[in-house]
Amino acid sequence: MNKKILIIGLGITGLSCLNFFLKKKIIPFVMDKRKDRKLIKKIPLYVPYYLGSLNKNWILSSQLIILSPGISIFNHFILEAQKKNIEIIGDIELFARYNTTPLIAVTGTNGKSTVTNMIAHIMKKNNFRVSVGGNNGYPVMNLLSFKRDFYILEISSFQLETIKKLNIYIAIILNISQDHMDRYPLGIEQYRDFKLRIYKNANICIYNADDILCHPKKFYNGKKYITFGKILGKYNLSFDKEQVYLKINNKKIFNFNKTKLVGIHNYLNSLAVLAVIDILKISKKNFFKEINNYKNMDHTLQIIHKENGVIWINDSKSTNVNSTKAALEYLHKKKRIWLFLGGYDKHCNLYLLQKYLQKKDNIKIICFGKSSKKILSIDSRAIIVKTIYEGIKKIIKLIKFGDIVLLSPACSSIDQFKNFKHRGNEFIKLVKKIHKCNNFIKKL
Ligand code: UMA
Ligand code: ADP
Repeated sequence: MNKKILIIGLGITGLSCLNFFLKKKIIPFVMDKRKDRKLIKKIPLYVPYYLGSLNKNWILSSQLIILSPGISIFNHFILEAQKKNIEIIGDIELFARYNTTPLIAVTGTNGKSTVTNMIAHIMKKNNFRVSVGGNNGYPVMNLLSFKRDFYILEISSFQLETIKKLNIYIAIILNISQDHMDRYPLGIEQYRDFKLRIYKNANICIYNADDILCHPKKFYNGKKYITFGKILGKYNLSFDKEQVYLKINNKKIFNFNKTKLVGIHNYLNSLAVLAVIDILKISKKNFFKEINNYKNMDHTLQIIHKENGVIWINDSKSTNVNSTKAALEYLHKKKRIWLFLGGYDKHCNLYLLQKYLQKKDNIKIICFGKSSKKILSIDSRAIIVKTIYEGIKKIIKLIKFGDIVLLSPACSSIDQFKNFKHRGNEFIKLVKKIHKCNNFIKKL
């Protein structure tokens, strides 16, 4: 490749692309708005770099730009480069150009990690060689060195902004609701359009039939479409008193209540997984066996502490309104819920929670971080605090036997933490710390 290549962004994506090119003896230019010694150390001496800001001249004089997902294609320099017909792709498209392994790709506002993990887990148990990469934190370029039967990709809307000809065997959209509105000024339709790009070169499209935003805008002969949903779809649910069943083509075949899955949203996730499992001709018996024992991932409705009849739950991965709704729908029959809400709202409409919260009088809100004032205007009874720790200290004397304390913030963590993992782990640490202190005081 004789083109002048520029990698923009030197996070894990940019660095994985840089390594890929260097292994091919191609030396790209690299750029990052960050400038620190740690970053400079990661760049080999012979690689030309520009750090501290994005350099317009470098951008407009390149021939191929590899854009990291954290930088929008609506960035004004990138728009100028587009006008000059400079090719702009992301790591997913670069990967697609070298990949020969069939792909299963999952997107959606919520449930991507859960579904990619479930698919990978069941496929592995059934002797498929698979690896998972993408938005889950493992850059796709690093997958190329593994010989596998399938790669399973978790793909975000940011990553879908820069795909061109990504060929996918099975593409899945789980659900679409408000998220990342700071990146999509034209609103949810714009966000949706990027998500729908996953269907473009897919052989089989699986989507949530209840969620109109997931429906393809056009249906093509030669592609296969498979649906799932709570009500609609080939794979759906049947509610009978307290029991929830899996139905295929209107036939009840499995009782979800006997599994370890938490919440209707996870039953729905497993329907999307089953659609994949059926395509791969893995037996339903084997699917049920694995689903029966599947445990939710850390930071998603993770029980972290039980003491004096109070259950503490970490759902730090809930970074939008719909994932918090899913958590509350799962827990709503329990007695009283102390809900920690807050962080950076990504310009999303937190008022969407208001209608939902008004119906429930057993939810007490503690709001923290950048969005706390907005949350207070949704529920004037909310307790406002600066930090999660301050919140825990405030409620520890108020909580009673049978209560639940839930961190499901509906916002991103970046105003106060490195990421959702950092926020969740801090919450766990603080909960343990406060109980240790209390027990120590009791012993005195
Ligand atoms: N940077 C600039 N200019 C900018 C913005 C960023 O130079 O305007 C630089 C930063 O200084 C930094 C680098 O770009 O050095 C970071 O690049 P990046 O933000 O693209 O992050 P990566 O480390 O490459 O991680 C990305 C995804 N990050 C984002 O989409 C923001 C990771 O998803 C993903 O796991 C990783 O690639 C591997 O594929 C994270 C995420 O938050 C977890 N995703 C969003 C979400 O899940 O909601 C979509
Ligand atoms: P993603 O990778 O898309 O962020 P995760 O599976 O990591 O999704 O889950 C993120 C959050 O969304 C968690 O709080 C989880 O409980 C919730 N969640 C998972 N699946 C769904 C779904 N289908 N609908 C709504 N919320 C969901």
